[in-house]
Amino acid sequence: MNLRLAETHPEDYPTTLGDKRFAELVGERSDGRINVEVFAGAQLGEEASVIEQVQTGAIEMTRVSSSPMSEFTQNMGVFSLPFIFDDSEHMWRFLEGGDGQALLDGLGDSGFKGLTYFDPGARSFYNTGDPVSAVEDLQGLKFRIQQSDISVAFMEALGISPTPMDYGEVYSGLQSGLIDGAENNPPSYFSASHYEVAQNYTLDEHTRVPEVLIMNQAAWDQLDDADKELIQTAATDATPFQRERWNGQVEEDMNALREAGINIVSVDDISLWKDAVEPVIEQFEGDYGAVLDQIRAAS
Ligand code: GTR
Repeated sequence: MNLRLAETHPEDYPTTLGDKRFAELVGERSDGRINVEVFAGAQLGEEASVIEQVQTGAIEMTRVSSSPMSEFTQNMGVFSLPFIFDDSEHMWRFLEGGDGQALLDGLGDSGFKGLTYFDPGARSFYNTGDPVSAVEDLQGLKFRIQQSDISVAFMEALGISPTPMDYGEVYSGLQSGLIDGAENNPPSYFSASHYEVAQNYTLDEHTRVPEVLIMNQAAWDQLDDADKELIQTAATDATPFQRERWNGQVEEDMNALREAGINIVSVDDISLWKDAVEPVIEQFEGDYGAVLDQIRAAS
């Protein structure tokens, strides 16, 4: 059995290493009968297109961000709301608890089997031109965002002009001046070389958008119980490895960014940023109130 797994990041990126660990465990535990083939570096397409292909079954598996997933399964959108987690521990308490797992299971309604979450770190803004340390500095700037309606609302609340765009187009967008900035965690900002063309990195840590490992639901349904168990356990067991690699990579990349002379900017007063986006949380309280309460309860 051959299962193709699409991954947008390069070979040595922590999510790709998590995918490969998963593939290795599946291979070992099935004595090579089930082969998970990892296609790194967006070889099978950009995330929005890959998710669609996993939904139809053209590709069996992918590791993606829950942000573009929200266009296919609304519940995942909650993670694109800003400042909902206090820190990484809070996020993991929620994800590993019953409510986080229920959210992953809910992907079944949209044709996906959710296997596990991977660590996404925290996303922060980066831009060309003058550094950003306060909400006023963001006014009117054009920033690339992930494909999600919630991100549009949240960026607008900060005064940004949001431009949804594929990840693979961000570098040239920054270079040509089509956009003034984007936002991501340190390993993405570094590995995609965006730091070369946008040299201010503002550590506002506005979102933690979990990565998800998913499979086409019909392909999952065709597996017998023993193989389902084998694949699920391999995904669960690959997760601590991915999290460990993640933490190491963030540290390494922050050092590399400092060495490259990147202007790492701290925020003047983060409570003002939170105040600015509060109306967005209220706006989405109708759709996500129940899960927001669960997230608050895990704080
Ligand atoms: C990264 C994430 C990718 C992709 C990218 C983006 O942090 O790991 O899956 O979603 O962000 O901004 O498009």
